[in-house]
Amino acid sequence: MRTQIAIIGGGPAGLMLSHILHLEGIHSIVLEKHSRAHVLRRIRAGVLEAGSVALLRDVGLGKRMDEEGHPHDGAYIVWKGERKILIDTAKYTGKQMLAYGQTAITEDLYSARDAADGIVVDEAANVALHDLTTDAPFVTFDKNRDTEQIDCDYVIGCDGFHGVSRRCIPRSVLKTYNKSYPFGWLGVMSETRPLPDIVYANSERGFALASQRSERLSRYYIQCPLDHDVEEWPDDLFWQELKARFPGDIADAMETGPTIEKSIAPLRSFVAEPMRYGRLFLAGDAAHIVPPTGAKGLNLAFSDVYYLSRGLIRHYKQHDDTYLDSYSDTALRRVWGAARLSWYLTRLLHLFPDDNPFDQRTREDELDYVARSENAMATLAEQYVGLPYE
Ligand code: RFL
Ligand code: PHB
Repeated sequence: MRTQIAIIGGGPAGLMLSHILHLEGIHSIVLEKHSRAHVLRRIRAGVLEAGSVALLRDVGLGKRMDEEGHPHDGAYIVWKGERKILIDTAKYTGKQMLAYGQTAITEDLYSARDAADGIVVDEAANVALHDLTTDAPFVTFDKNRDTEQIDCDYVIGCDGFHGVSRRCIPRSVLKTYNKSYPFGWLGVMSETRPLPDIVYANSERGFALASQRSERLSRYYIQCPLDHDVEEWPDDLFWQELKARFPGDIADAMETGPTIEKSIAPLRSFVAEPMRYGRLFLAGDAAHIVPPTGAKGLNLAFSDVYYLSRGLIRHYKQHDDTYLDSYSDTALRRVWGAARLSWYLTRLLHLFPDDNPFDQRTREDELDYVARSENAMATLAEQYVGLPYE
């Protein structure tokens, strides 16, 4: 097989890149390790920045998103069981956020690739990358007991944090930055009417978040110890703990019911630099992970893909590699901005096991300050809504 661009990973980053390249007449093949059903079953992100929404519309994927997504002027933070502020992105930046699930976006992207007869090989096993620093890189993989080879011009690693692509970059070249957090998020999906708003809660019992997917689908999270198992959280206990972390009026407004999914995810910050090695480029979670507190992961995957597609299009259309050569530096500026904000919000809103009462009081004071200061709020709103693409 031969293609211009071999893309490893059929998550949002890989599919979006393949879709944008197709619109410009550039051929790609996507290799995905799992079955399509598995990829579509994963429940992850839910909140899109204005930049991601604009990108999805620009590439013809806005229809269902605009029909089913729920616009928000920002998100609320509550603390001390009574205080409440709106991170008012509409007022301070003129931009809205959109609640629209990653599962739906992935469905939309698969439909677009199918409609264009795009090649997405699923259940591609033992994907391996070769000759990345030559002019003739290639990728091998196993499918149905055969070993296949794809020759290409470039290889793009969109294979998430646990993928193979990043590991092909020698340790002498790649610098990694790591931070883990001493807790996880227990996430729950339930067929109940969600709160009208996205609400982050800081409480003495730990962090909680109320979000949504649709009129009848709610998404909630609570901070929990890393060694907990979902079995330790039967529905009754979950609802009780969730409500205890929110002010009474918000807790009372929460509709409870049977949950349809429960999972625990660890929180981690990770950045790998540079995002290029020879003819390999990394995009999305393959290069960086942020804790979900700022809702930035998927949005970063899309900004990476935007910058990278621009570089590849310029390369093929104008024989100009300026954007490709600056890709890593440009993408990393946005990555570090989001990594810092996600770390900041994680620290501000969670309870850390070795905290003492002083730590919690300074956190509450910082929230009081954001509530009082237009400048502090403007700074937070600008970052939460996402910095504009360069
Ligand atoms: P993905 O989605 O992990 O996709 C990578 C794909 O690569 C495949 N793969 C391989 N394929 C071939 N060969 C191999 N060796 C392979 N190894 C892996 C995988 O099967 C997979 O299909 O990465 P991508 O495309 O970069 O997308 C990133 C986003 O998924 C991620 O950043 C977000 O989900 C993060 N995130 C959130 N982001 C937001 O912007 N807003 C949010 O509200 C938000 N909430 C969240 C989140 C992530 C969460 N979890 C579970 C970590 C909430 C949670 C709870
Ligand atoms: C979600 O709806 O899944 C969600 C919302 C906001 C976040 C993280 C996740 O910060």
